[in-house]
Amino acid sequence: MSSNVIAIVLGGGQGSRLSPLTATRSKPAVPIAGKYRLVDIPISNCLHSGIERMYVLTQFNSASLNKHIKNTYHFSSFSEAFVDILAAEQTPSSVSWFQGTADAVRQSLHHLIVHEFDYVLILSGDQLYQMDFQDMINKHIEQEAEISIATIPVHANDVPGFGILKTDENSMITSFIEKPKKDFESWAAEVSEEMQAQGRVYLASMGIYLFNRKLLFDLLQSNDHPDFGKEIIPQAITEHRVASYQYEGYWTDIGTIPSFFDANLGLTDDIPQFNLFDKNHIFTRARMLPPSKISGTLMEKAIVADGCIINAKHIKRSIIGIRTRVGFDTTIENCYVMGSDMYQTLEQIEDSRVNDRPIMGIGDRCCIKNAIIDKNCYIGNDVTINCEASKPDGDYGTYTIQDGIVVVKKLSVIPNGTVI
Ligand code: ADQ
Ligand code: ADP
Repeated sequence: MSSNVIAIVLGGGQGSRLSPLTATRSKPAVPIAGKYRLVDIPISNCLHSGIERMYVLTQFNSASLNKHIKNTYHFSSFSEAFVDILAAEQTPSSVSWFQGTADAVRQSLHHLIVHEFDYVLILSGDQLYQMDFQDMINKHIEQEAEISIATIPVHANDVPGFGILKTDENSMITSFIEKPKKDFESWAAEVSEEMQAQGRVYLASMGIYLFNRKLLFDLLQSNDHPDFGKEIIPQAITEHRVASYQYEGYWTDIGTIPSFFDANLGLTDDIPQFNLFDKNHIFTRARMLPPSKISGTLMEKAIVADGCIINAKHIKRSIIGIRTRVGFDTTIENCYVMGSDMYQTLEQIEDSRVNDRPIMGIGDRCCIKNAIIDKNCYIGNDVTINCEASKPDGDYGTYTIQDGIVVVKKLSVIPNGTVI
């Protein structure tokens, strides 16, 4: 049990890259895989690694994140375990929002000092991966490191999005450059044959940092640098023992609409790179939902969450989230339908039918492709999305289009017969 570690999950700034999913909720509360939230990933990794004290830092503290954490992570009153949310707050020494990742941690230090711990594990809130942090902590101690950074070999195309580094023969980081845009060929590193075969020869920071307690406080309190990647880490490697903890498993950033979409749909693969069906499963809120009811539907590579009522004709390579209702003769392909927070009553459904209004969920005879349908949407009958034609990227009011992916905004009503 890692009782000497406290984890901090960086829950994100405004989350504009995941807009419009973050329009009314903070990034950690964005639903994934039909029944979980983004924040469940780092929290589950910590719990499986024996780390039971966590802070989630966020700028935009919507009620839904609080409710999710409060309803999900319950610990024995005899343990010291907790998952607490810290939102950017005004204090006598700071009146501004978090200016960056390091600033977010700096402004939260006063919450940490009351606890006993030797190490702080800093995690991003928008990554999909399963990692045993205990192994990282053990190596950190063995190497007498002061900071360890989890690293992964990446392809040259990905280099401009990451902190790139070089190590010596003892895995100590000797140089670091944040998101180099060009002329980075000399940064190629020694990697395993398997990684070399895949062309993944640059060692990237995963934005996962393990700090010795005192050093973290010293580094953050001796200056006001806002970011780990831009300032704190590059400076630290010249003065401290900073180790690379190399990881070669599945890991992906889910901070943008295309990467979020791909990571979700990737879960429908025969053998997905991220395994939901693992003993180290993702924890989330236990809901008392009925099993899903499905009739007359051809399902191909579909993930269907609890509480759905599905009469569709064909569902292919899609995730159907909790409480989704799909009407007759509807086809859904390459979609992430997030589901609903409640059911309509039979009276409400009848009233909508009589008045020709869409009911919650997806209506009859629809064709929906390459789309994310946010929670609690009312998609009418005979609606087509990305099936007949495709519109240019942009914000169209009730939906946006980004890289060809239509995102229908939460609570939107898409009238009968709409063509998107
Ligand atoms: P980025 O992911 O681009 O690079 P950044 O935007 O700073 O870095 O975000 C890191 C994490 O912190 C994200 O989860 C983000 O949502 C969160 N975050 C950002 N600003 C925040 C704030 N003000 N308050 C709370 N949380 C905030 C970093 C490193 C790179 C590394 C990549 C790996 O800088 O070196 O390669 O992560 O993804
Ligand atoms: P999001 O998942 O989009 O972040 P929230 O977490 O804020 O949204 O809302 C989800 C919760 O809201 C669910 O737990 C659900 O119980 C509750 N909820 C919202 N609207 C209703 C409603 N009209 N009837 C019953 N429950 C509702």
